[in-house]
Amino acid sequence: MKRKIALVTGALGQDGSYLCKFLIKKKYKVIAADRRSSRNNFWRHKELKIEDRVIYREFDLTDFGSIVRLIEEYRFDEIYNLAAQSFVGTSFNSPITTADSTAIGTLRILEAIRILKLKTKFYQASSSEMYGKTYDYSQNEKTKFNPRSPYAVSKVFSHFITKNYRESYGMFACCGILFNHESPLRGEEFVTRKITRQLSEIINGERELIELGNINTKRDWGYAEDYVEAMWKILQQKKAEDFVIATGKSFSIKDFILECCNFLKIKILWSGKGIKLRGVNKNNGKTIIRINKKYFRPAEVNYLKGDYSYAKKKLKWKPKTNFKQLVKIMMKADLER
Ligand code: NAP
Ligand code: G4F
Repeated sequence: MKRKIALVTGALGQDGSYLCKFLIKKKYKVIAADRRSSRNNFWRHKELKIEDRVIYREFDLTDFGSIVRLIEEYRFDEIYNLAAQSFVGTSFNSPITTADSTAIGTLRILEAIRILKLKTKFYQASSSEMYGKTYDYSQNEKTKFNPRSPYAVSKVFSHFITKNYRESYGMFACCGILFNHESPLRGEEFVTRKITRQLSEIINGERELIELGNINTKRDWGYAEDYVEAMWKILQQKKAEDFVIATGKSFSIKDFILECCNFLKIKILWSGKGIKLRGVNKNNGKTIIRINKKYFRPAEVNYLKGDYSYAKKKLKWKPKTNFKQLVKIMMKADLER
């Protein structure tokens, strides 16, 4: 049988790296596309030892010509569009560049596939951030979107334009609405990795404390390596559809800190309220958690909890890693680093 060719955009990011590894195992020829950076951002591929097993190509979501040329050259069986300005906080500071890549970038890829008249299957990385200010106890494929950031608004555009190309042109185009998923390969600006990395620095005597924003918000956190399998499964279905991928459990940032401290055998005592809240290490009386207003967002998503029952039924997918195991994996990796 002919070897399948897949394009992974955002291939050097957290999910892109795990997905490349997954597709290599499935014997795909993998084109790993990401934009040029003056920083060395190959560290994730080095950790996964996949550097020699993919073909690297420069790719920018904002450059239509280069997108068309790349897609025409390889005529991919599958495209996984994981590239995006993916940090919600930054999207408030750079809303226009965020929209250009995270919203219009998706349309550029869809247009390229349409113009080239290809049968390429397309996966779009939709996000639970699209639910935003939600009033539902859990969110599924039918839950209304109410986005709360330029990032989330851009993802809603990408979500609906993908659906629109499926309905208008019969394209096999699907969205995975993924709830937060983390790993040792998570960027350090995201809250989970910020906590595991900075707690490790405190343990090693390299840091006094961690400054955070709103630690009462709740997220449904899964393990990224489990989630890339779902992306692939979504494109292997007979019918193109959208799926929620989640764990069905919701924890606060404070719960995440507590679980990390449990793992580290640190007893943490909370004092004060709001901006004055502090977390003190009972073992030595030192403040290790402090709140800083600068990490608060202009509009917040307070609560997310995914209902993945449709994915369970149709994709036969379910998460393999629970919250406690996820914390352990991340804490161990940062301590070893
Ligand atoms: P990530 O680690 O931030 O990876 C995103 C990648 O896209 C990075 O390599 C980034 O490069 C690249 N990129 C940014 N702008 C680009 C542009 N204009 N052209 C080409 N590449 C560009 O994100 P992730 O956590 O792996 O997430 C993967 C995708 O899933 C993203 O679309 C994200 O929005 C979405 N998503 C993530 C989660 C989650 O919890 N992780 C949940 C739902 C949806 P730079 O490093 O140079 O910026
Ligand atoms: O880790 P976060 O930055 O992730 P967020 O905003 O939920 O977005 C991530 O998940 C989305 C899926 O729902 C993806 F689409 C998106 O690309 C990204 O991967 O923040 C989580 C929560 C927020 O409520 C934030 O306000 O943690 C709160 N938080 C509190 N202190 C903090 C901090 N977030 C960050 N990044 N840094 C803090 O110091």
